[in-house]
Parts: sequence; structure tokens; C-alpha cells
Amino acid sequence: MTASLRGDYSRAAKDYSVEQDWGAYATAEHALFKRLFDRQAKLVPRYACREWIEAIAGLEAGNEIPKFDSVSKKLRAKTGWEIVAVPGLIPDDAFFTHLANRRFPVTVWLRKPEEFDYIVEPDVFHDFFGHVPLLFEPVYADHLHEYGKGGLKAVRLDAVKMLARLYWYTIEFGLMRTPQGIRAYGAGLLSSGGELAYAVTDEKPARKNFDLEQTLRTDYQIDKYQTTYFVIESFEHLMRETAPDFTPIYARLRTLPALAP
Ligand code: HBI
Ligand code: FE
Repeated sequence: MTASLRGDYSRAAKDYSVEQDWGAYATAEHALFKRLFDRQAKLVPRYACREWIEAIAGLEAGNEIPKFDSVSKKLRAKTGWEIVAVPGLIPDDAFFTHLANRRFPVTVWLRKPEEFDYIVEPDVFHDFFGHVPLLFEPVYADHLHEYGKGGLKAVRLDAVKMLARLYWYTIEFGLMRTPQGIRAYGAGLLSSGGELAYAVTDEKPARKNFDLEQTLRTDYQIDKYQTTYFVIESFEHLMRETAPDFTPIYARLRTLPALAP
């Protein structure tokens, strides 16, 4: 699985964890991380959900690539989560096992300057800036923990493809209805230079009320802006909607065709 990926998996442990090796980052890499951060910092006040904005403020992540260990200390104290450094995408089973133990896999390498606007595989900027702040939000943190446990069950039930769609339309590209209007909480949106404003304000994409079975059935493309976004009312709403046992839902949906986005 990791053969064609760009990270260095040679020194990964059995659970795919590696050392972050913060001292090995070049000055130019810290500068690129800051440039990415500064680009998003102009957008998030208008487009990000309040919970994300409140969390990023406490992370002092604006000047250089963050030290995972020091963020993990704060994170453990708040919601019992911690960062586990990984070489990049890791097999589903390893990924879900980490989430089921309140460890979030964060890629250690940073994109190249020419990938400033788009990158295929998640790098440290996507994973840290997009995913880590909301781990400080208790209900979101509980949901992701449940997602991890559900993922291990999905592996046993051969239902990972369906569950990955739920992750895509919430954790990666989720929108939330707030008193101020639609706001983004998905990591893929928060870390994107262009899709963040598009998802929240453009009139082209469909914005549907979150519906568990529809998300489990709706396919997605990874290399272009989404044409459909799902909107939750709150993290409590997402938690409630995804609380049931998915086993009977998988059994029913498995016989139905996937829905085009
Ligand atoms: N590995 N490092 C990493 N990050 C991810 O987001 C990730 C992964 N492996 C599998 C995966 N996501 C998805 O296939 C699951 O959400 C279904
Ligand atoms: Fe991601």
C-alpha cells in the first residue's frame, strides 16, 4: 500500500508511527508552512466555524512547523487526544486503530513550494492546520473516537468504502449551519486556498442537510472541488446522527447503487 507514496516508511514502527524529527526541517520548510498558514489566516475568520477559530488561537502554529509533542501535551489535557507522527497515508486498519485510541496521525513531511495551491496526499500542513484544532473540541473529539472504533468494525464488515464517504463529507469537507450562516469545519476545506470560500459561499455546489445514509452512499472525487456538501447543525447533531450501530445500515445500503455526487 505504501510503495507508491512519497513519505519515508522505512523507519516506521508496526503501528506506522515515526519520530517527527523536528530538527531536520529546513528553514525554508518552516517559511513555507508560515506562508500557507498566513494565506489561510486571511480566510478563516470569515469562513471557519467558531470552534476551529477558538482552538487554533491556542496553538501558536503561525510561525513554523509545530512540535507535535508540545501540542500533544495540551491536547491530552483537553480531550485525551494526542498526535502520532506518521510518514503519510497509512493502511485503514492502522489508521482506525490510532483513532480508536485517541491518537490522530499527522504526516511529518511538508509539500514542495510548487504544491502551494494543491497537493494530492495529505502533508503536515493539511493534517495539522486542518485536523488538529478541532481535536480540542470535546464533542468533535468524541465523534472522531467513535469513528475510529466504527472504522475497525467496518474493516471486519468490508464496509470501509462506505464509511470513508462519511469521513469525506464530514471530517474532510463538512459544513455547519451557524447563527452567522454556513461555516466550514472540514479539514480539506480549512486547509484549502480556494475551496474554503467556494464551499461556504459559491452558488454552484449543492448544500444538503446532513443525512447519514446519503453520505454513506454518495461517491466523491478527490481531485476537484466538491459538487455536493453536507451541512450539520452542530457537532452534537453529528454525534447523534452517527450514534446507531451501522451494521444493519451497511447490510441494506450494500445492495443499493452508489449515488453520484
Ligand atoms: N492515513 N495518515 C492517514 N491519514 C488519513 O486521513 C487516512 C489514512 N489512511 C486511511 C484513510 N485516511 C481513509 O481511508 C479512512 O478514513 C477510510
Ligand atoms: Fe485529512
